[in-house]
Amino acid sequence: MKLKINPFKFSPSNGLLLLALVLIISGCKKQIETKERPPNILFIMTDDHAYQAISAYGSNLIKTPNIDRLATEGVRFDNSFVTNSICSPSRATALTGKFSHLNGVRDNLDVFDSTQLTFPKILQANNYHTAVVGKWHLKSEPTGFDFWKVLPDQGHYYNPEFRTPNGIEASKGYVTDVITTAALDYLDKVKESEKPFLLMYQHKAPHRQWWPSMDDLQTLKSSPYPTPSTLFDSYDNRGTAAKTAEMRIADHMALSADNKLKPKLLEKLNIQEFLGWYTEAYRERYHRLSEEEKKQWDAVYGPINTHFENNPPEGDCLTLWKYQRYMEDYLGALQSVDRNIGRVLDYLDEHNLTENTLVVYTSDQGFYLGEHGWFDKRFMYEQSFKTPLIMRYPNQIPPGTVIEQLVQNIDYAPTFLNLANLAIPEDMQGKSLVPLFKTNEYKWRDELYYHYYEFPGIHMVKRHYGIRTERYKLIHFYYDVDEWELYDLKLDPDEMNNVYDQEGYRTIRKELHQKLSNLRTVYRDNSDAQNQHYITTDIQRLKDLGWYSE
Ligand code: SGN
Ligand code: CA
Repeated sequence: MKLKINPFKFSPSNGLLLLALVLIISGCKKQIETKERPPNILFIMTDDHAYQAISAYGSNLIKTPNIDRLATEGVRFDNSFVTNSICSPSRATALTGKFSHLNGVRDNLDVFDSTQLTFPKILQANNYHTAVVGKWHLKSEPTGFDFWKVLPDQGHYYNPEFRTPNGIEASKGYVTDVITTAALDYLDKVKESEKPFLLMYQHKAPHRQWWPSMDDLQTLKSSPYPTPSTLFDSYDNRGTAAKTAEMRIADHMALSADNKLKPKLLEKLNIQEFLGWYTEAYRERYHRLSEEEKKQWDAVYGPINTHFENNPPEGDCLTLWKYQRYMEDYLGALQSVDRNIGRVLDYLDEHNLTENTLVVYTSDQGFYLGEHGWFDKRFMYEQSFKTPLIMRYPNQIPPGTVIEQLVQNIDYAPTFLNLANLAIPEDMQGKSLVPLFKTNEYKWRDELYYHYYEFPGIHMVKRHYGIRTERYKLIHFYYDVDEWELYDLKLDPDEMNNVYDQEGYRTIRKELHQKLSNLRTVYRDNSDAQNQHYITTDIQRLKDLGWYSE
């Protein structure tokens, strides 16, 4: 592995020369500092934030003025994707710049090997303060950070505990507020330092089971939300995977834990949940609330329960009811994210940090907000494959920029290292996005690779890998099936028609097969033997967890 450190930036003798120059031209001191100092990096990642729920991306569901502000003052990437649409793998990819098969985190059960090289480690070794607060979900302890305070596993919405180097710390309040306060406390410590900082500020929200803050319980419950046109998808013209996935609002969303009907009411109405433990999950989360919080909670959800009891909807009406409840709580949890991002942006302004800080907004993947009848993610279909990506860095990014090129979360680490004037290790698989800030003419990539593995497992989305070009997508579902799907995104943006066997697509199909096979070689994901090995160990792991039986 080649890791070059820029000699001009970091050798002590050159540092002295630079210092002398700065002292001589003291009238220009401020300008020189702004130009020469590598940027601070504030990496904001939420959990499961669909681009369909960001007004800068044209959402008809919610206004997100603070996230929008980043887009107005910076760049919005309209074709930003992940390598593997699920939490731990996405985070491992962001840190390492590598696909799952190389960083070792293929699913949420894998443990991140924290001895690997990550971009925070490189920044830390090159004069950066480094910190991570909030969601982590990589099991092993964070490495490469001077400061860390992370949620254990998924964490809790109310009064959450945190893992720290000194053990578990309790906290009071709502998770998004608490994480933000920890982030601001950290900024307070480093804001005047000579050294730049990297802060990974990572939210739990709006992850399932979508528990909004007390401040937002009522506000988003007033209006009916528009439904996506594919809410009642019958999965005709698709393969087995779409039909057998267990993430339909109608059948797999929990009335208790997700939609907040009291377990007692479900018993009274003789309604069984798809998975029995959801009622227990609801009880457990409700009991985390303080007595005062319980009162506020009941004041809002009590009438919703009563209304359901008096008019229990059925069939498609029940699906519509669940969709509306889903949106109310999902968007409610997001409201707090946007407000807290506003707190942080104000802080940067107040402390004169805006100019020299790269602020990145992204999510660990996209999410279904009722498209194809689904919630959750995992598939290589657009809503979960795509993820929001917005960056603001006034020093290098013109305001209001929109980038259409196909970018992916393997590109984050190379981008940050590039902006910090550090060499990008050759085995990182992504590319720096910096050239795209300046011109749209830059020769960029024409295709993306994707690979999802967590099957069998929760939501039962079959294993698949594939390729996406600007217009087409070819997917191979494998493991317990052997099925191919081909979508023409120009004629069928909702991916309702698999044209793999259609006569008119023979030529493009052949081309895509060839390109996919090349990509698997380029990204070094073409070892069937290796995949076979994974399959054997996965089944044992899932059996041990009680998630799978033959
Ligand atoms: C939990 C959720 C799932 C979700 C996974 C992974 N169920 O198990 O719906 O897919 O997390 O999410 S829940 O009822 O316990 O909330 S991920 O974002 O961490 O990958
Ligand atoms: Ca997630």
